Amino acid sequence: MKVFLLTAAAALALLALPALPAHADPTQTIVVDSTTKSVIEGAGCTSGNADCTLKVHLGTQPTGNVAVTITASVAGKVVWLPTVGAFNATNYATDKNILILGRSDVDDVDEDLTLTLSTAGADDVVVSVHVTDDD
Ligand SMILES: [Ca+2]
Ligand SMILES: [Ca+2]
Repeated sequence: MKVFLLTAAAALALLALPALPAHADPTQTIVVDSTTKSVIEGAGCTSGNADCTLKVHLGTQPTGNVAVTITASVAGKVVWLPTVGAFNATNYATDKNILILGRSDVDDVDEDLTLTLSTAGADDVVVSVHVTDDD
């Protein structure tokens, strides 16, 4: 028969470990106009077209330059311009227009992917993108 001993200190240590979110104490937030976008393969995007224009700004005034990076869950299906959202203490609250463009591919299947926006001190924001195929 095996006996497992758990000291009071060890038990308390186990109880004192809460599940931490990605950022336990976010100091920044990434604000987008919508977490769902829809683009058409090869069709381009006119700035201001809400379907393909992702508006991004920061929720808190930073002390210096802040880069919001954007990564796609699937490579090669969309491009976005500009590739990085650049903010500073002056422009942080002003929407930047990120144009999402569907790239031409050889298949005739629609694609669904996500763009993940990240910056230090903020929880990631995930935007779902549907690409309508034109073939
Ligand atoms: Ca295609
Ligand atoms: Ca396709």
